[in-house]
Amino acid sequence: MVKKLLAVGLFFVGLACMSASAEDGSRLWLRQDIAAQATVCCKLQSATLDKAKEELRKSWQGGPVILELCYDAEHTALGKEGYTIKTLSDSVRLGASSEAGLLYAAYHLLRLQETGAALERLDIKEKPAYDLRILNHWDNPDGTVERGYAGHSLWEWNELPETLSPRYEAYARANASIGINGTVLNNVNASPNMLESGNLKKVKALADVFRPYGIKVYLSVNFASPAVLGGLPNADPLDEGVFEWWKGKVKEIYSLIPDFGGFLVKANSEGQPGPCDYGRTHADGANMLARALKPYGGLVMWRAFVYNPTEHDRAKQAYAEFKPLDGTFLDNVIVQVKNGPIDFQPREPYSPLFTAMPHTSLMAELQITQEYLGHSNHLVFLAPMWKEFFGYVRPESLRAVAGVSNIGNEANWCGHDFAQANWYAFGRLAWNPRMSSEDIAEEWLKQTFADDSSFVCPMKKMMLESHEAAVSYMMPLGLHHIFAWNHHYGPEPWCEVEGARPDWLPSYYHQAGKDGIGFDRSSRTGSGATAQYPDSLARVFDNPQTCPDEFLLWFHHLPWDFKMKDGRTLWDALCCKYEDGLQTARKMQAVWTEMKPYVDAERYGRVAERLDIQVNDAVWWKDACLLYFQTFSGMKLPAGMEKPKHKLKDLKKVKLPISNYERPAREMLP
Ligand code: BDP
Repeated sequence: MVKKLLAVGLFFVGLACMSASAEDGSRLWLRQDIAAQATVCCKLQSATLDKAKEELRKSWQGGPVILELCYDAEHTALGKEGYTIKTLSDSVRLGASSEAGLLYAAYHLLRLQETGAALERLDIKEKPAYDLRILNHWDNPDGTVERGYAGHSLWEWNELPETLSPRYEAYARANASIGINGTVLNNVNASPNMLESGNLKKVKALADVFRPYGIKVYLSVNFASPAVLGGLPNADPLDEGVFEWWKGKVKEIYSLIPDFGGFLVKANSEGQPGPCDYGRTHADGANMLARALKPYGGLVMWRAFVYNPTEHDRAKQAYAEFKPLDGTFLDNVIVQVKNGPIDFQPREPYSPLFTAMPHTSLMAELQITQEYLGHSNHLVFLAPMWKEFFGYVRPESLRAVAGVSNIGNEANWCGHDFAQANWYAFGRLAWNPRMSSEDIAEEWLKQTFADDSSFVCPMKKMMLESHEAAVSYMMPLGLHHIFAWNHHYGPEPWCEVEGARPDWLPSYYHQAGKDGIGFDRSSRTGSGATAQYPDSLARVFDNPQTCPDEFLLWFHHLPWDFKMKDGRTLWDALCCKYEDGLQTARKMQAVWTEMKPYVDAERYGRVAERLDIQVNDAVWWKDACLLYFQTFSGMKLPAGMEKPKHKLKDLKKVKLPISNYERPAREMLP
């Protein structure tokens, strides 16, 4: 790979992309040779086929490639986007029943080449698990990105539609290379202005760039738009005038963007307007929009992320509100449910809604951006976490998957060079949720860095251990939401904010006291959240003796000297988890140091700098949580643990001057 890059560098010294910051991370996992000049045969021509041909022509280093649209039984069975790849005696044949299928086949073939696969006897059939594999951008019209840690929004709204940044196409290409076929451009906390005619022209300009790459555009909409933007007296979904307003808006959108995908809606959640404002249900709201979109084939993705301050247990609320609506949504509505019942915590059990709405199309919302996992400072490979989810929720029970994007306008797209792996992993798992985390990590490492086992093996191991490590140094054994107020970066289990909703404060979740720690969600003495799971699982979660350790304090409030399965006290087990997490972070740093010979100086330096932050943060988390919880447990730290570096009273003074939109810099941290 290194040799290849040098050769390219010599031939293309004039190319802008190879100038001063060649290793700024902007090329992602798409670093193929661009001088291959392969023979590509394809009788047809179209914008999408041209992309496929071009990719192969410049990067494929084998014999001729034939691209064929095939409508035989084999290919039609593979669906709209499936494909075959076959090695023939003197060529490779890519077959699909659609142009997008051929584009995906082209990327697949190049991936095989870049990861060093044997190419002599290819006989591949691929069909994506889901028709809808979609990114959700939480980007605001003012250029900020909610929970985005890689700079500003990629969309230059002020310059659109006249000026098209070259990054739009690069973005579409990267997505297509991993099978992502949809993008919601704006924040779920949606500004009604997004639907103004002027803005729709900007959306159209982006849709035109993305279309050849098989990517459809969607928008988040504000449910009150008919009132706020349209001047109607209300936005009641059962009001005919409101429906007519949406119909008109939808018509306008489709006149500009004939393949527009549809709407994503956050309603009656965290202050957003919705049908409940008028005494209507979520189904009334979703179905009204669905009727407006139906004639054009558009979809409504209606979020189930709802909770209100009055309920006793936040983890139970989405289920309580949505389960009674099972079977009442129209067929072009998909209910979009976050993977866990609370909110993208470092680890959550799956949301019980996934096994409670058999008569409703459901999609999983995963979070690629690391809102609760160290922003773009920590190296945390998320595939193992998503695989854990798919271990409980059968992939076939879902209609689609969405991922909250971690992309911004920084040169390397995601802030942390290894956060690119999470974008990559999301795409690969959305295509095939049965792929292993190992295979995904390996593919990504080989394409992004080097195809050398001395690099790939240790780095793969490090990536695979990174999520468990982060959970351990932040919130082990089922602890959750003990973050600092608002920015969700550092620890603040003691956090109190005058007048704040209790369910926005850590003590609501950890319930630490002299008597023990954890949220009692058991059915006998607690909130009964366990009963929202299917019986067989509910029984397992309900009993602290059978509940998996990783969810113990999620479902149970237990005394500090509770005896764990291995005989240790809960306190000792908790301390050891924090210690393990920290020591794994230290190990990650040591492994990276050894990788120096395999990585260019720029990317090496950027990652090293962040690993340094990660280790310091792990110390901070461990000290803050253990010293604070120790004020209740009154127990000693087990022998052999690293001594606390900080004092609790000093850590309590730490207030990071950061917002929802930033990642903290090294100097701000304790
Ligand atoms: C939480 C975020 C908040 C989002 C919200 C949502 O903190 O910024 O708006 O979820 O998903 O995770 O709607």
